[in-house]
Amino acid sequence: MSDSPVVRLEKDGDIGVIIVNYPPVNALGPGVSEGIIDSLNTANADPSIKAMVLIGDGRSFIAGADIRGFGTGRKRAPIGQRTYDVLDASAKPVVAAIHGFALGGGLENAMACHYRIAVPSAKVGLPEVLIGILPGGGGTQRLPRLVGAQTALEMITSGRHVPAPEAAKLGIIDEVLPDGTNLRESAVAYARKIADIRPLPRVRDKTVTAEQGVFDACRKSIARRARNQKAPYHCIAAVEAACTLPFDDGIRREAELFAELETSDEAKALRYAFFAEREVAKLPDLPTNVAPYDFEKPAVIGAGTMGGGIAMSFADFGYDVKIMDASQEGLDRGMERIRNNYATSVKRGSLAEDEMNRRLARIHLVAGYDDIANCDVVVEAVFERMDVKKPIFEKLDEVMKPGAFLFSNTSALDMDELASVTKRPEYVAGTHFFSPANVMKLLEVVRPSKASPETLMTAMAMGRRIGKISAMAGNTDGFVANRSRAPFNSEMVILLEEGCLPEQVDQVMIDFGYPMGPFAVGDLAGLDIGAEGRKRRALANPNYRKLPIADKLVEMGRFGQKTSAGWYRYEKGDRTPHPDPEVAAIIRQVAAEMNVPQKDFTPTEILQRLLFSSVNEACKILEEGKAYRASDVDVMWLHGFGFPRYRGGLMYWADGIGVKTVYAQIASWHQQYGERWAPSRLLRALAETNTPFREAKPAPFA
Ligand code: T1G
Repeated sequence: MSDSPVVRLEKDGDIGVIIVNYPPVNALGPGVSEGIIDSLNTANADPSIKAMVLIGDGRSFIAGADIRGFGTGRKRAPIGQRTYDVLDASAKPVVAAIHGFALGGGLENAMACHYRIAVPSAKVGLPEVLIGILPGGGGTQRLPRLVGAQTALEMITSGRHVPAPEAAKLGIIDEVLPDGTNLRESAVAYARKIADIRPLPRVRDKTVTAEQGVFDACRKSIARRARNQKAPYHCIAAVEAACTLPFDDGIRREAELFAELETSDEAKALRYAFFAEREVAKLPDLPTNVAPYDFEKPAVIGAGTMGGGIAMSFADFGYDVKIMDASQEGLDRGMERIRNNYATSVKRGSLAEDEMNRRLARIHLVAGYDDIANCDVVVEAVFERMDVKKPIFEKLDEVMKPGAFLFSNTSALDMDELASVTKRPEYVAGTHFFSPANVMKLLEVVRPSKASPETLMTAMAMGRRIGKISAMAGNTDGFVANRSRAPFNSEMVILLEEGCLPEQVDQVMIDFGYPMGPFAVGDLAGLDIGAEGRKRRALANPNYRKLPIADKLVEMGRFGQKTSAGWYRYEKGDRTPHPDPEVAAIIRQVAAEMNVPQKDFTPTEILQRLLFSSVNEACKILEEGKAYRASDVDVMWLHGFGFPRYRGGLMYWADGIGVKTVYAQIASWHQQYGERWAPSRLLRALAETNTPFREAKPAPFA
């Protein structure tokens, strides 16, 4: 039997079972492809074996190529000698037996097999575009031959995971096994059943054609999502080759297109983001022998926009959740908003009506604290004022069962102060959701000084269990995401004092890759909200840099979209921002009153004034021990502020410019503008040693 540590061949009677064992997800790491090839050759040479099964040990089939191997110059087998080719050439049939995930190279291997069966919970897909490349193992040639060009284009340019039942309907999976059957036994029986069928059904022998318009329409449909990325368009070109070239020519075309992407900047950045999102879950200074509490009964206090969104997040992931509010009217309004949110998703086709009803049935309105006393996790999401939150935490402390976790959705208030009003500060933490809470993936877990490791891990795990990406933040004003964003929000207005216009700044950020410009985002969020925060900061810090232009708009009642006028003006019922000459006049008038010298700006200077100010603040956060890693800041910017993913994240992007260059520019603006541009100590130290932000050693968590 061919037996390598990562692949082994076993025999179940006359069926050879090839088992991949490369934890945790059976990626095609070193030796895996070679092991599969050896096993196939051994089994084909063994007259007692009539057919084979390819199956994964552990939790999954094959989750794809080993992403860590990209860009390392690792040698790959040439076309004709890869697993896909050996499977194609196999004289005996091979059945792919899928559980967990068959993604990327995993699905490509399965499609090079002759048959594919799966358990109902399995998922298949070609997510390569999400890491800036394309399916390079024949996926762009075989998938269209199984499902047609249109569906293949949708799957490959979206990278989505397709549940096994849908994959069977599409023609990818031959049979979905009944729930609870033993996959290996079923696969062996299936192999025995088809062992003598000839000719072998090879996907490469099928053909696929498509109208030219299909590809042009796809290019148009992805333009908004793809922005400046190459990979989505290369995916389309590869599928087009499947419809216009003989199979082997299509494979060669796919390889050419793949080679243009693997070492591209966007692929490197997207791979970085992929691993940063996994690194963020690691809490290096907490004991490894403490597990998160397996909560089952969440509750939410406050049925406003945030509370409703948080309740939806729990319901979306199968939790029965109780929600309470100060008044029945508040509850009813909140429930109405939740119904409308779900109804919008159903109308858009992104949610089935029966699923909406299942989720709505999981949201239980309750009248008072006694109704939630037996819950094990409660998230407070009421008005952002300490004098409103403290009495609620005192009451929760009184009524909640011992061991219940008390979380607050506050976006900036002092979590130590809030924990101090309870007799269980070790059970208190911040769980800061981003609006809209049922959509945005970022959950900032804020760490008060007395929170226990179990509490912190439970908060982090709670986020992951409701589809969020949880990131740990220290208890500092604005925590990590909003605090690192605050200088950006100031700098963009200060640029107006010096001669910029909102539409000019917004265009620079849209060209950089943001879906919306920051002024348009401000109008969406409401300029009055920002004004509240500025007032609080000005009271707390006499040196706080005021923003008279922004204050003036708020004084005039220009709150943004909700008043049809903010930085932009809006036509009734239309969200399109229109530059407003009245705002330009206000900007000019305030700048004149402030006697600010006017100048022209290049797009680069606008971009760097905004982003470098946040890079500097992120360095202060790291040196104060309020975040674990620079890559955690990146995860927050990707999932909290829509930073373009194909640029990796704020700190990753800054590393692309170089820490010395960033430092020199900030030091120069420090001379020109004073204290607000004073370089952080960590930034200076990194520049002196030319150490990338990604390798910064932050202070221990404080
Ligand atoms: N390569 C290397 N490591 C991987 C990996 C991969 N493909 N997938 C996961 N890991 C690591 C991950 O970093 C984490 O490590 C651990 O496994 C658990 O992952 C030729 C070129 C499979 C859906 O893009 O989508 O095939 O943090 O926390 O939430 O055409 O992992 O524990 O050290 O995400 O259960 C295409 C990527 C590759 C799949 C499981 N395949 N992976 O999610 O666990 S390119 C992908 C995922 C390719 C071919 C092309 C998810 C998952 P650590 P996890 P999970």
